[in-house]
Amino acid sequence: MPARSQDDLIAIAEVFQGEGCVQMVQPLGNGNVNDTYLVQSTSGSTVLQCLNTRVFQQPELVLQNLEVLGSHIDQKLSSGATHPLLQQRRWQLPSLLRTKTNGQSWHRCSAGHVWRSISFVPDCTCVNVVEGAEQARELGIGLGLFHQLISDLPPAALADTLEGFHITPSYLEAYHRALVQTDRQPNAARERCIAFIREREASCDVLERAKQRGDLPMRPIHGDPKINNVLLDCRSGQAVALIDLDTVKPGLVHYDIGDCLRSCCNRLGEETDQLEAVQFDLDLADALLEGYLGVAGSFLSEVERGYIPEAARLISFELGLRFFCDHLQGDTYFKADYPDHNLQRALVQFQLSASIENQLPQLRALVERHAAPAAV
Ligand code: GN1
Ligand code: MG
Repeated sequence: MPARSQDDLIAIAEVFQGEGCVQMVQPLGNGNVNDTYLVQSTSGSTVLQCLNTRVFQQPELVLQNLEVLGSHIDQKLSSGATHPLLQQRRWQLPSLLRTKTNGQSWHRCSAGHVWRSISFVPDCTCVNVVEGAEQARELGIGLGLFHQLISDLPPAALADTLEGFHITPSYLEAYHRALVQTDRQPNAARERCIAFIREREASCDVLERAKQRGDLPMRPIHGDPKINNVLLDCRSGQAVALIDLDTVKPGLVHYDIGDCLRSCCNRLGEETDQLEAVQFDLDLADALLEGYLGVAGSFLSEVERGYIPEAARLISFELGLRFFCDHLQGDTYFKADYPDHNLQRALVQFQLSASIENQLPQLRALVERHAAPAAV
């Protein structure tokens, strides 16, 4: 995160509405793309984010999607026409705060950066590494409730804020270009990635082909429902909110389910250095799918459910490909803390993808077991 002075951060935070006087702004979380801060003021807390406009080149569309999403979910929650689980638990959607001067949902600072402020969901925590099966089940419920809440939002109401995002074949093309142009010299770790990709590239269009055949419909998706984007209530441990809504856009829910599975069912987390020990944990997947399909099984077709195991394998492959491509291009997309950070992250995802690949029959059996019973 770039060094920014407390005075500058406070001045930016004060642009947004909020009753109190801003006292402190501190870094929050460990996102790989945007810079996020917690703002403490005399009236409570809010979240301030600097959007990475190299990634989100049309920030106004990101904000527009957030507004569409917010009003859809607010309306559904207030109408009561939601999943029965929502009657029994707290569920919140972080809302956009407006600027004091012109009521806009974003602000461009004097350095040219785009900022936005959102409400803080109190008494919640999030984890980078799953703590156990009960938590995995809650993470699945959280994604299921989010999908259920947006399942009737027409995808066309959302702008495509990141063209090519989660279109695996387009990452493969970018990788082939990067491989030709890179200054990085061959070494064992890079060769391992190159071989891994070569052996699997032919199957990287499995979801896109299913979409083209009409087997998988476009739906609104979260785009980034990894483990630490689900807020859990501090006391009950129940899922309360999905955050990091910049990538909400039309897409295949499979990328979401796959992302949730890959990030929750790797007990070592995506930042581990114990590469050879990385594996996909079926017990956690069992719990997560029980939670997810218990909620979302009602609107997913049997054909859609059938692609879930492949989606988990593919999204880990895709993320590995994205990390490796960024490594080859000199770490221009994902923030890196040390020189080969994105290379290490790629290796972890490839190891995880291979572990899923080796357990596909078992994963298929879990999806079938937790699928909603057929209506009689
Ligand atoms: C990025 O910024 P963050 O950490 O929420 C990335 C996701 C990846 C994730 C991997 C817009 O998310 O797609 O899955 O890193 N977001 C974007 O940790 O590219
Ligand atoms: Mg994100």
